[in-house]
Amino acid sequence: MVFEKTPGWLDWYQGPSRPRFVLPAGSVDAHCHVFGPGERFPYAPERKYTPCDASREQLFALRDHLGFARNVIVQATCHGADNRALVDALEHSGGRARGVATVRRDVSDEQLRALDAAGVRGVRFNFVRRLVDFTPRDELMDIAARIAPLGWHVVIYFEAVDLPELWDFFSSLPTTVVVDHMGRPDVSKPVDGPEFELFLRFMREHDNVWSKVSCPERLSVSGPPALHGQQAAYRDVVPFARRIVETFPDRVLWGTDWPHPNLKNHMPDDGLLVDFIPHIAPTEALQRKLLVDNPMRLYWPEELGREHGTHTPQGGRDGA
Ligand code: 0GY
Repeated sequence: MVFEKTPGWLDWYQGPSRPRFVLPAGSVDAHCHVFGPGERFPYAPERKYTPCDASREQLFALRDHLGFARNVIVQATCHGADNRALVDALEHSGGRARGVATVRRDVSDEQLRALDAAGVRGVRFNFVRRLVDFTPRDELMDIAARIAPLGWHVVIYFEAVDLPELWDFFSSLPTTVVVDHMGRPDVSKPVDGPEFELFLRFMREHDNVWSKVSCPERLSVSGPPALHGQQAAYRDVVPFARRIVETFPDRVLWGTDWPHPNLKNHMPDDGLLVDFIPHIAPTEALQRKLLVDNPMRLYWPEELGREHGTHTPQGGRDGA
């Protein structure tokens, strides 16, 4: 099936630079997507946008170019709850990708087992209104209860202004909870202001909550250096991401967000995004936690046990 992209759609950047920052060995890009190709894996009828294709081969080429060892592929809303493109990518990754799926309440145990066998380790609940229709909370809670025994976690995507209303629901989730893109703070507000403080409090009061410190290109008002001639790309996002990394170093993840859906004013150079990492995780110890230890604990706990001959620490599917 041939799909027409949403008007004004920005395609992912074809010639990313090689990052100057050398990633620690075994680094994980813990937030990225595959789109189609639409001819093989049609976009969902209920989607809110139609992207350009972004195949698993292209994702794995980017992984190698940037110096990552592994990917966590997150089901994008343009595929709805049809996880075939995701599963296909996982099955062709040679064990180097895990997944976060979208499922509906009527998913069968057999389907959940098949997703688990393919490498899915979580489900995503999306509360961003421009991306999805409303799903009742009791349906989401049913899904969370179904996936918890598998040792999976819940990824949540929401806007900062909606956190007060969603707080109680998030607090009642029975699994590890991973927040996409720091709960989308408004970075034109002060990092010490009440809105971001609420998010920090959310993490402080819930030790099962993790955050992806990803998407500076999506959150930034100052933008990339090419746009405004500034020194550090996306510098207005740095204090927010760095605050989370330094406060909760064992509960943070990082990802490219390739192929960067729904960006409106520029498409980032993924090499530059990698060069952003040392600004938000300034020491080698923080970088190793962010890029290797934390994602491995959540997505490949069995590998950690194998490497170190130890028990799986908390957070992974065998964790406490
Ligand atoms: C992201 C962000 C976006 C889109 C999706 O699943 C999606 O469609 O996540 C967005 O538009 O902000 O994390 O990819």
